[in-house]
Amino acid sequence: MSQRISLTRYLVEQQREHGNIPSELRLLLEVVARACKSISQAVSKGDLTGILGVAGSENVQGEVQKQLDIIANEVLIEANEWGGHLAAMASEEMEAIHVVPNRYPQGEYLLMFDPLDGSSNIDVNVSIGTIFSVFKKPEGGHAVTEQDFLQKGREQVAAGYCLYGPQTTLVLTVGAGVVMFTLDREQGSFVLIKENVQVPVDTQEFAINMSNMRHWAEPVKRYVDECLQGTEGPRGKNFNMRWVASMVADVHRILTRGGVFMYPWDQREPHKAGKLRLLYEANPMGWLIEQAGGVATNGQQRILDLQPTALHERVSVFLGSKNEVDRVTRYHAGL
Ligand code: P6P
Repeated sequence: MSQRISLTRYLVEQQREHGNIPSELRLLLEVVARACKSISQAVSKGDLTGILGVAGSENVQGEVQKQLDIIANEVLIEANEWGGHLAAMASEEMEAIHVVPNRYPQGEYLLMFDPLDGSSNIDVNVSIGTIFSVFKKPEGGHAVTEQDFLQKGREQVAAGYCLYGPQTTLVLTVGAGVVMFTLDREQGSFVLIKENVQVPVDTQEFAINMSNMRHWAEPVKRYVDECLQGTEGPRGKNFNMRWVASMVADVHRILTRGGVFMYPWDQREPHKAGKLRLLYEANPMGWLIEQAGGVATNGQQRILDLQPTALHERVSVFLGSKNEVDRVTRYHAGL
């Protein structure tokens, strides 16, 4: 069997070769990975520990919180606040940013995360995941504020997710391509399984929640309708559909075999740009997809070029195989 390379060894060797993973960033990524191992452990026990089901509270999004949402959030906060690598954190589960307490040294990085994405799937044993995004704290020596988090996705220094599925798999980029690690539970460490992940530029598989079809804007209806027409329609080929309702699982499938993921604006809540959050869902996933040769837009422009104006800002998302995302984006331009 080829030599097994751990996450730590990979990060150290990447720093040696590319110089893009300073020790503080490597420490941060290793801490996040350790937190994901703990979350994976909690998720895998499910009913055995009575932590499934609702927590009896709502998050800032107005969504019912599951016990595991709160547990995962606390694991990430507690794991990251003492290490000296972070100035502050932001989470889907917290309205305001969490500044590293004065009893700990503050570092130069900002960490954002959706601690447990896809939580509607927790109680039915379907894959869920943790999504994270890392920025540098802007220069200036000032006290960190929410404003420091409102950076364009192209400024990220690291991004990734941990998928809690049949395997627990950590997927990561620091701007030199996408790598995948699977948790070896016997060793208790993440082991490198794939480097230089590439999203095929073409696909015959799309991911969207079809129950919302009547609410979509015309360009989305046109794109999906053409896919459904198959070989008899303008696309001249048949398409398959997948929708896990866990973005992490759908994106992992696309990174693995191609596809196009869509969560567009729709008329149900017309004042909202979309359902998914820009800072800790669309930006990290968009960067991973781009680093693997795919495309990520909001229908009009590149996700990573969007200037955030609020911590929990929502956005319309089209990402995956280049030729398909280019097509649906063209349709939004009336082309
Ligand atoms: P719907 C999970 O709640 C999530 O934020 C994403 O992970 C997922 O892609 C989407 O929402 C599912 O939304 O409306 O199909 O339940």
